[in-house]
Amino acid sequence: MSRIVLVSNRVADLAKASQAGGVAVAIADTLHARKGLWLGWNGRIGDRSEELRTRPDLTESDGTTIATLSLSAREHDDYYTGYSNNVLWPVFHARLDIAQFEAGYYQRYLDVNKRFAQALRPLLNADDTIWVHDYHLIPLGMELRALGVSNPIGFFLHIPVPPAQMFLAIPEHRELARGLASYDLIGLQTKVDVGNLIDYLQDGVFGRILQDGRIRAFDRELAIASFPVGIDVDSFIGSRPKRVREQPPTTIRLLGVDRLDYTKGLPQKFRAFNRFLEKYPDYRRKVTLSQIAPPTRETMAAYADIRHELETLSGRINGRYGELDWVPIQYIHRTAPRKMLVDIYRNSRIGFVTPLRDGMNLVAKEYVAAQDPNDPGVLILSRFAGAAEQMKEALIVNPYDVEEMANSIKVALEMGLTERQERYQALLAGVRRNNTYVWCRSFLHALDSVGRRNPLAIPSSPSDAARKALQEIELARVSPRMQPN
Ligand code: GDG
Repeated sequence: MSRIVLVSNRVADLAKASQAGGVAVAIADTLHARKGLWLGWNGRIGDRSEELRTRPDLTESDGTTIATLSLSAREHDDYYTGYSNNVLWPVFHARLDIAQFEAGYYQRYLDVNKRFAQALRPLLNADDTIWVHDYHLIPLGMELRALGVSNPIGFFLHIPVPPAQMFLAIPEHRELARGLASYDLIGLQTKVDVGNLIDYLQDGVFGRILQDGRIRAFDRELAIASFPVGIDVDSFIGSRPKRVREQPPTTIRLLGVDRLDYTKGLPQKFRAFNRFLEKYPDYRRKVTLSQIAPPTRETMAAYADIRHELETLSGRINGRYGELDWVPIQYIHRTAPRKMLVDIYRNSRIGFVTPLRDGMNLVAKEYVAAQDPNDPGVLILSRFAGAAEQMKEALIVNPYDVEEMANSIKVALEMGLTERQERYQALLAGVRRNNTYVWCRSFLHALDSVGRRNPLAIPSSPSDAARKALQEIELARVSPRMQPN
């Protein structure tokens, strides 16, 4: 079996991956079985000399080689904070209004991708299969091709693909499309994402759908398919209910667990809970919303804004309805220990998962897996989470509709045991079927079969690649729209 080479912005700690439960555990397993290599940023920020470094630090972990690089401060500002998280993250989550299209971000984003490619090139074997992860590294495949790498290269995007019109708003969308076209296989979370990307490639860069279902764009042929990310189900099942501090012990808990990100719909969730308490006063003192919201990307303005908004909202709601022995919203802006998270999932009557937009959302799956089969809770799930494409037995809500969400809390609280069990069993079966190992294996299986039969027209040097890209961009501007054949 060929070696697997993984590239992602950050490298996970393989020793702790088994506790993570999400994608890290399947990746660690695969790397272990195939004696792989993992390249990424080590999380450190150094001076400008880092920009010249293409020799990564190498360490061994459980038979896997971990290769890491540091970023310079301006690489961190422009590649990571700038282009990745102030352009791609908001646009891909349909938040064009807060995207910051600043000059210079894209060039440094490209430069870092080039440096990652240069660092990886000498470490590659002829029969390696390369798997690149997420929006930070869209051009990496193109840069590897420019260095003469002809191995199968797959790309998995963990976040959603926006509708074509939104993708077109990114000033560098053609360059991004050219980067995407360098892969043999693009894996996305949902069928909607696949549709959006194909629409964009047709409308934006004159891509064509071929007879075999692959797409032809920029003189390359690539496959695009959905591979919904899953969890390691067994690490959530069978945990015995442990007493989590209750206030008072009889309070019914609604639970939210979301990084404090503007895509997660937290203000709307708090407003829906406020509306629920307002509309159904009998439930006051009986129900508590526990929201665990660990900090993330705190230095960015949009994240400081959302934090401020949530603190204000929870303060207002608690001030309005709270009693000496009951706090309506427990808002915890810290990372909870994983063991505690599993126990809280099990001890919560409602899993309240209402992102405005989400690639998948693993919390929805973890909540279901952790339930007590004899007395399972109810999942309320946003229709705009990728997970909603599979988890149809949840109570599906529109996260922008505060009234509907408030009503769904009441429906969930009053749902009888038989219906809760039926929904839980159907949801659990799906979560089991599409677990994290299935996700990992099916992507790599598809990449192995698609990558080996793809004859590539690879430009021989980076300058050729750049020239060719420019020619194609010019061509794209004047060509009529191509139709699928
Ligand atoms: C991206 C995409 C896609 C959360 N709080 C704590 C904690 N967590 C863990 C959860 C879960 C993970 O973090 C969050 O995963 P999500 O899928 O919900 O969301 P993102 O972080 O935005 O992930 C997403 C995912 O990639 C995978 O492809 O599903 O759409 O945006 O596992 O349990 N873990 C601990 N303490 C916390 O406070 N220990």
